[in-house]
Amino acid sequence: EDGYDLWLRYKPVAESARVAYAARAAAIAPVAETPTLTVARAELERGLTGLVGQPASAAAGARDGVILLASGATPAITGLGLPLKTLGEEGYLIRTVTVGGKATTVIAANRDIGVLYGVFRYLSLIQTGQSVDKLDIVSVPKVKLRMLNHWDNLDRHVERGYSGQSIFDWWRLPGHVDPRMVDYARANASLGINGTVLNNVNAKADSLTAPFIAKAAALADTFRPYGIKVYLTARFSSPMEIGGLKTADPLDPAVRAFWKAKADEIYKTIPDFGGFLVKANSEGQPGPQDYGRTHVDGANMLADAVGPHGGVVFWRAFVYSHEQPEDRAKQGYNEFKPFDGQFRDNVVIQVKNGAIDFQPREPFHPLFGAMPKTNLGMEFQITKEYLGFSTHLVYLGPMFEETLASDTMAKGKGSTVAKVIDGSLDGRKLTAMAGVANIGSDRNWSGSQFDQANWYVFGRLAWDPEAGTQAIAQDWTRMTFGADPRLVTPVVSMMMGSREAAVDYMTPLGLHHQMGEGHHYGPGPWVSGGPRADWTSVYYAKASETGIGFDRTATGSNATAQYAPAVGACYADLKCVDEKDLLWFHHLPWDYRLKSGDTLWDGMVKRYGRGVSYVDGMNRTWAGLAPYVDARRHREVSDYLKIQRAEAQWWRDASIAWFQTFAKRPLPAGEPAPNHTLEYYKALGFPFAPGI
Ligand code: BDP
Repeated sequence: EDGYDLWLRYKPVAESARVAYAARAAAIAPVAETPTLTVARAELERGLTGLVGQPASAAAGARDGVILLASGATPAITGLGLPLKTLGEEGYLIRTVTVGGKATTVIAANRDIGVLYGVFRYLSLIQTGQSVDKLDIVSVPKVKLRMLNHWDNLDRHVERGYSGQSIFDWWRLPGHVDPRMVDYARANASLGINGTVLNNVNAKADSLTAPFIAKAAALADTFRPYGIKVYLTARFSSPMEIGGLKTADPLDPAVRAFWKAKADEIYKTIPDFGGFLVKANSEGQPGPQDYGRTHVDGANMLADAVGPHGGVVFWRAFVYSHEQPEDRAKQGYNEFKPFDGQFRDNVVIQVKNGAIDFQPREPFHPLFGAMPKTNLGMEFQITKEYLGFSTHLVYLGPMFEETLASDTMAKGKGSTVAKVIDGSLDGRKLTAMAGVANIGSDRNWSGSQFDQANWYVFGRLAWDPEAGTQAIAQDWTRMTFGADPRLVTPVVSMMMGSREAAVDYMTPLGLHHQMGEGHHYGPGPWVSGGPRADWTSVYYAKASETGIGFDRTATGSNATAQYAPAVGACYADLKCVDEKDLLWFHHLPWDYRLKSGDTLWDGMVKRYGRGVSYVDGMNRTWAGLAPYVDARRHREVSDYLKIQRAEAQWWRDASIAWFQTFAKRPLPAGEPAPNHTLEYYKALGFPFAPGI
């Protein structure tokens, strides 16, 4: 096995379990031949054939063990008293019922897509070894737009991509659609993902020209049966680059007309086009501020263009201005909070989980909870730009969960980020969660076997932001490697601690942005100089002989004041702040006492080492799992874990060597000196690192 089949392997269940499953899943009732019901039935047949044996075809009630797929209140399910009304547009139910005296399983939804989601869920029950004898499941997504963001360029290079080239083969499209596109759609539909942005936020206007619209349309046609809409990024200066105009000023009538006409043109070819994703006035991208206009002017102009067609504009809050602020963490909030209530109903402001940039750990972004009259969407990064690329085993579930479970206190206790995102806190209908995809042309899709779990957990959380990520890791492991508890228990335990380990060996105690310059690969705590202070490591660590950390309290940048008073006060208070976030919010002397009694310096050094030890542990655990994993995947993971072990050591050693030049203190007893000199680490160069 090479990992291509992801969590949809459908390998035969253990012989002891097969008979019981086969009895319940003996046949599939015929379905109406709509595109989505056709793929739903085909998936069910494929799954059952692999798991328990080929199902027959039989009408409900004709025999025991028929599975009935029902879309809408069809005659086949009248009288069963199914609560279809509660399912909304995309929810489903799975119930064991009796039809004509025969045991039947009904998978029902109001629309075809819900049936497909139900089929995937049903198959996952068997894949994860659960009983299907007495089912009564109702599942409704809590978030409306569950999105992947591909940072894929039109030349197939993927920004921050560590799994090969873009899977979108723009050159051969639309004439040839790679069959892999169907597997991509199946995998996403199995998680309930219902939208995909095909191209990079650092956009090219070409993506909006007629030839590329035709290419996107071919993908849209392929994805449609799977309930996935396509979106494109919109380069703000397109009116000048492909429209022949002299300006892209959002208040200029000709510019507005360009975008309206462009939207009309796209919708003619892709009637269910999702809309635009825009990165404006950020990292050199053009935007409304170039014309003295605002984010509201820009976003609303595009919203007016796609609105009549039912389209949505995702406008990103990841901005930072040309003038360098005293604290980049404050920028997004400062630029967006004043506009609360001014964006159109079909605009989603897409906010990264934290205020800096997808770091191994960041406190939640202060915009969450601060814009109750605005649709705020979450942006997570699935691709591991700052977490060791694809060779480090880091399960991001706990990281996503940590953000979603954070309490904004915006409306008192329990105002979690999850409740902002699912709209329940402020009664918002247009809700969204996006993940920057880690998918590429590699045979295993994500660059490593375990990075598939990050795609998987993202999708599951987009469906239910309050789902537990340990249970999700269990499901993923069972479906991906097999249900043997001798395998599942250690793998899940390895996964659950892996993110904390990466934080430990990379940036413990609230340190952030200490990665190598540009490529973000490996340690670079010494990075300084260059065009912007806020692109350097020394700006974030602020290490000196007296101490380390970024003071974001009232004596420093006062970023803590951007949070609800109770939250900000806690972050600012050394007695209250979690040590995980210590140096994010505080600049402290090297001898500051941690809760453990260690000095800050000793505690830091120990944490780096703890991270390395964890990776040692993962290596040992995985080595012992050889009997339970197919050889090829076992080998690949082993190789990667060895790379990770060496790189964790490198992170530890380089960081300690650097910070020791300020701390000027010995290493605590038992902590070995770095393997090399600081000069050695500083001299390492990685000109061909992937993903830039
Ligand atoms: C940063 C990446 C950069 C992206 C940017 C963004 O380093 O490549 O373009 O985020 O989100 O993390 O726009």
